[in-house]
Amino acid sequence: MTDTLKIGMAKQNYKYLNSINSPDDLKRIDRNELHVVCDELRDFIIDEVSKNPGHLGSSLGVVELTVALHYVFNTPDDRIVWDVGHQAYGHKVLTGRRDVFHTNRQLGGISGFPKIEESEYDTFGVGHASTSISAALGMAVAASMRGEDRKVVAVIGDGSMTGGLAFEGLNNTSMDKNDMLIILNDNQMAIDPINGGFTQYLVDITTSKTYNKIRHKVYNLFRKSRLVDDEKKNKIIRFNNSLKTAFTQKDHNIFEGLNIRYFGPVDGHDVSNLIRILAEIKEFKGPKVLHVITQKGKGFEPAEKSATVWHAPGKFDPETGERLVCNHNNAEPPLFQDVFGKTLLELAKQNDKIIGITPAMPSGCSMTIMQRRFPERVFDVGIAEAHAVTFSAGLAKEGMVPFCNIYSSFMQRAYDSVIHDVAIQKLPVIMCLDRAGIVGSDGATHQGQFDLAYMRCIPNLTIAAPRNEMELRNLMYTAQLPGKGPFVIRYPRGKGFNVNWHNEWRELTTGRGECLKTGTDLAVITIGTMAAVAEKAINSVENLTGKSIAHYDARFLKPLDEEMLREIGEKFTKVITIEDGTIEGGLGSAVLEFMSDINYHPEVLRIGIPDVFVEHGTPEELHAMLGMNAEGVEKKIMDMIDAKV
Ligand SMILES: Cc1ncc(C[n+]2csc(CCOP(=O)(O)OP(=O)(O)O)c2C)c(N)n1
Repeated sequence: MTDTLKIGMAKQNYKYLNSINSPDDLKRIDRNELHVVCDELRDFIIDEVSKNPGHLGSSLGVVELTVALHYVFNTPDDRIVWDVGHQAYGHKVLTGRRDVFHTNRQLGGISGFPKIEESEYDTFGVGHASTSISAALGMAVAASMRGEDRKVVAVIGDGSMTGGLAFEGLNNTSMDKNDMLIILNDNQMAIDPINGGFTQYLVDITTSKTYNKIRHKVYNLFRKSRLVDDEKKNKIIRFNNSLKTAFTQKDHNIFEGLNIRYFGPVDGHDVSNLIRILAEIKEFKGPKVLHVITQKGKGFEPAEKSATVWHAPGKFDPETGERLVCNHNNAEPPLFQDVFGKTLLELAKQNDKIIGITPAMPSGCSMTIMQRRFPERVFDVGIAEAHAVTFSAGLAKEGMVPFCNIYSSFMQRAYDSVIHDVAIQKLPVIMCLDRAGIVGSDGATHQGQFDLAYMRCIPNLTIAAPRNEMELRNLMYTAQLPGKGPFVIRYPRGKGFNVNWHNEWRELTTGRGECLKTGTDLAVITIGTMAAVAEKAINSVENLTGKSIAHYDARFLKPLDEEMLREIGEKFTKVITIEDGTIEGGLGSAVLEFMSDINYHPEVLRIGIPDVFVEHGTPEELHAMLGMNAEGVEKKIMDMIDAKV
């Protein structure tokens, strides 16, 4: 076993961690002992996440930074604003949540992200990327307007810095009077390795030979002439800063160019040095950036070596580093994301106009499958959803066939791009929304609950949801055929149903649903994978009551299958709609509106996600809680047909 893998000291043996219940407790520890606190914190996170899965690599990478921030700043009065928040486990542990950390991401437990309601130390709720600079700036400006002397720090990763919102924040930061500190946590990774100009810029800034050579020479010269000594080494930061401005490639430093003072790069794993630097620069007036270099997964060898896999690794053995995920064998249903990835590759082989676009989620949506074969035709554009959609629109305008895959909740970032750049211009962009519906333990920020509603009201879109993996494949095939226009395909996280999906391609008629089962007493209309839930519930009700229930798959939310709905309106007085999405504006609303428009008035019960934000838990728990599992649906059908068993 290597040193970095050797973890797992018994919790009761922690020298410091068990007595740290707040940053005040941390501040009482001798500065020279803080490296021990870091070791213990890292050990604690590894131990907990190995049993109760969550985000690992990012939190391990910022252990020293977290300790240093809470040591130097007067939290919670000073505000630390985490970006995304998947790296804030250490922050949670040091701010009074050590003893409940084992409930992380579980139903009723603490959230996997900072959350205002959870702790006064969580200054801003997060989950989506690139918000920290804007939110922190708002706080800094509020403090200054109210005459409050409080420090505000935004902590943002280099991945999250690729998001447009972060740059909007930077632009504004440079204009407004504020003393905000932005910590740029640079580990050269998002979930996958990052490409792009800004990332390359950070590499250049860090490795610029001219700069580093000159810095070294000048530093030695100064030291020899006793103008600096190592004790006061930090004073040289300011000097380095001006040097960096002068010698970094391409004339000058981007932050300095924006009127934001730049410090660094500094080693993000040297806790003492971080403390010295933070203590010094926190008093500087005006906006400033501290560029910190860290390693994702630091201190746990497998995570250091394979940062993408260990971003959120599932359960694992902390001693051996072996992941305890079930290996996917052929008998198991494939993941929807893999059906997407494999189908995309197949289509791309046949049609060289097909391009894959992903905003920083190539592994998450399995676009890596196409990327390996056609790297030049796959674009990971960074955490930039709006750009991903508009870039796709540009490609489509010039005759390419873009498949733009974005998680349902992240697509919220790109709403105007969908309307303004795709739909109004009828550009044939194929927007695949992965992780649609309830996603589970990532909680309220990540549930894909709104897409059906927010897409339905946009003219010119075709919106479809496959009920199984074969339909996903056929919808993808259909969407790339000429003349289809802007096309949305939404599908859930997780596994399919083991249907034989590798069939001959079949074009699915736009706006045509399917009657899956006839019946006389009540009609159930589903969209997407809720068909499977309905099927189970219907079987059970029919077995128990002898009633006859019909089942229709809408398949398309837009255009609606009006012929099918007319038939339902004529035949049935009782209708239930089921969707894995908000009931405010989705399938149920569409059915009700249509029935009203044609003057049919069946009793319609809508099953879906109510008008609330759904917190964390497993998808099974959450669906059960919302009455959206087979038992819940069964009960609602029974109530509606007034069946007594
Ligand atoms: C708007 C948005 N898009 C995508 C994601 C998915 N996501 C979560 S973490 C992450 C990578 C963040 O990279 P970085 O900020 O560098 O942090 P690191 O994990 O490297 O510490 C991504 C893409 C997200 N949370 N929000």
